[in-house]
Amino acid sequence: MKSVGILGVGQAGGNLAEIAATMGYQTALINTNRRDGLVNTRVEKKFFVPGYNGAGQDRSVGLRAVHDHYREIIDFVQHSFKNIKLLLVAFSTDGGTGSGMSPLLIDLLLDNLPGVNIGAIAVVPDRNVLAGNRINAAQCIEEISKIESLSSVFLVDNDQIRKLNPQSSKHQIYLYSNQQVIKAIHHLLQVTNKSSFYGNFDETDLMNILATRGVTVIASTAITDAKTTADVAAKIQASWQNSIFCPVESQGVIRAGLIYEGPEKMASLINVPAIFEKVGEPLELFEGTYISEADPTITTILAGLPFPSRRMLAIEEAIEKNKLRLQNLVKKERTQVYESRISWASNLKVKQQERKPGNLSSKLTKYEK
Ligand SMILES: Nc1nc2c(ncn2[C@@H]2O[C@H](COP(=O)(O)OP(=O)(O)OP(=O)(O)O)[C@@H](O)[C@H]2O)c(=O)[nH]1
Ligand SMILES: [Mg+2]
Repeated sequence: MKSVGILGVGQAGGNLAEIAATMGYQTALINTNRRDGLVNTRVEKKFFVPGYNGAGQDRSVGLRAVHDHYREIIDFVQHSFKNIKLLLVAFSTDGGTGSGMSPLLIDLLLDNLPGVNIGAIAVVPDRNVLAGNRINAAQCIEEISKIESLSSVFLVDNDQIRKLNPQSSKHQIYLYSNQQVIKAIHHLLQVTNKSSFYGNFDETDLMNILATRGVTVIASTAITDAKTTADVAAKIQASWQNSIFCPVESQGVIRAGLIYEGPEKMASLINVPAIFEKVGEPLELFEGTYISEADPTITTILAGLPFPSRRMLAIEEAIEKNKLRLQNLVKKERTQVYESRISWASNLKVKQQERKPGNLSSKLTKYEK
């Protein structure tokens, strides 16, 4: 049985749980919209909040759904996962259901799932989303960042794929990033099952890293054509910029993992101080070396990073730049009316003729010849 469970909330969350289910993880989903959740056929355990039909990108609706039904929801989660060490709650930050429900839900689960670490897989929207989504994302990420005792937060950045494939459809971007995220987590768990003469990266190491509070990034890179320790360090640092997660912006890694898979001779090019020069040396590093004839690959996990303020600025600045226009739009919604130029013409309209009751004898006399 795998020790990580995935709980999807909202549409994006359900889609992430679906991929995890196909890879054999314990999964469950929660939605305010039955039709959205039913498409994720591989996820067996589903909870649809009664009395709701989607949140229509309104976070307050998602929040109310948890507020009004938290007992049933907590009970559902407790019964959906058995013997896990880490529960990752997956959701998008810019819709209504996942974004509105997840912060409070996570906070409640922290008190109701004893012995289980709780982390988040939070999807950050790509560059093409509009003001309403940006506002949701900023609010949601702020709330998530304030939760005490929360483990790793994975910020899945839809813009990372959008940047590389500007012409891709939304559907292609979503599917690809969902697959990459789950694969990245899956790869780490697979490594913990391997044994090595040279240094094992075991499940306890992984859980130690993932239990760290803050933002976590997983990145892999082939180092096939590297010749020096500097080449290897540069490749690893580039992988932190090009992963599926928000690019690493600043110093402050707390715990990290470094896994080497490949031929023995390339392993000597790994130089820890050079690798961590830009992000600062972590408090603890867990290493694993797995010698094989496969292409030499290095996977790193950086945990405890601060929330990416430059990436958040890219989301928020479109709102700041358009502050007046957006405020006017909202004002207009409340006040706008249409004034017709031809309101004077309404009395041109033919009124139905009035029928006055006549006098019988006068009518009879009128027609007399
Ligand atoms: N990576 C990824 N992003 C997704 C996926 N589906 C939706 N998104 C992102 O999530 C946003 C929409 O949020 P949804 O998850 O559909 O919203 P929801 O939580 O169901 O909330 P409501 O639909 O408002 O009730 C989009 O703007 C995308 O940023 C997905 O499968 N994968
Ligand atoms: Mg939805």
